[in-house]
Amino acid sequence: MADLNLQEIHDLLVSVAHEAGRMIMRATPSQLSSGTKKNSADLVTETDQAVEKMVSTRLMSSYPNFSFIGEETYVPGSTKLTSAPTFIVDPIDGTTNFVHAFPAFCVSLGFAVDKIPTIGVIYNPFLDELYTAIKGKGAFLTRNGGEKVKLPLKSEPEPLKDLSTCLIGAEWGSDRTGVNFELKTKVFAKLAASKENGGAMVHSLRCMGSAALNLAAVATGQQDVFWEGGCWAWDVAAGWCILNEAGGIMVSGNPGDWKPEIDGRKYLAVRAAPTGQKEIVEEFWGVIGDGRLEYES
Ligand code: LIP
Repeated sequence: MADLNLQEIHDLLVSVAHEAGRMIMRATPSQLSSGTKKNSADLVTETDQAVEKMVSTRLMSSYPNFSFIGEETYVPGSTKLTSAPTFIVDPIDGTTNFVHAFPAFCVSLGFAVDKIPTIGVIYNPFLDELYTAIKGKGAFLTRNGGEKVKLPLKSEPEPLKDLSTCLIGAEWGSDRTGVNFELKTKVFAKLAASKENGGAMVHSLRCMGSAALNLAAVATGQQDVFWEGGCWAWDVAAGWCILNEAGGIMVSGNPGDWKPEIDGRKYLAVRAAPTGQKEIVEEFWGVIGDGRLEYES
């Protein structure tokens, strides 16, 4: 990593994110038509594909020796994350929101070295919100092209007490069958239920529809926790770096694993706090109980 110019790579990613944002906004919402991938809730548009083409062309012409993993060109079974410097890209995270013109979609540009999230750039063009981080250099939010604010937004975040004080991001995802769907339904109900009914009585649950923006929200401190199984490396790589640089932690969405892989597909993120991160993870894992998310990497 010593000979990589991370600032230069970051600056290119920011420039590419803005170009992607312009392409995405030009397509919203009048010329939009979508198709489906594995089922009716797994959407793709021509814009997803065109943005990925632009992103991969720009990144690979500047860094031809790096690897590239993108949602729309991923080949199951043969595209693998290795230790090589790798761009991990979702051209539009939150495609369903994009199709509905619901303003929570973004381009998510991650860069990993040795499988460690090293640079993250997430841009929501609808709100003109840019989240950025380089490993070891802090995380930032730039709104409306204006001032660059350091994350988390609260310079002294409050301690985390327990789940009953938390706003939680969680997603249904597009797989709606079998053990994973059953476990998500059970966990959502347990998180929401009152203490009298055996629940955690969290402040509330949010389904934002974009893992990248969920991680950005945990990095800012607007959400305390985010839990999802089923999303992919390109949904989380950029957000993971931003989260870590903002003082948050990422562990597995299944109990017991404190050091998950980027492409592990089961994630639990907790915001920055002077105390209580570990306890919140353990309380959340307790809500999952004996169940396990089963998604293949
Ligand atoms: C989306 C994820 C989201 C998940 C959706 C979908 P896409 O990514 O970020 O967290 O719940 O099912 O996978 O498909 O919009 O890039």
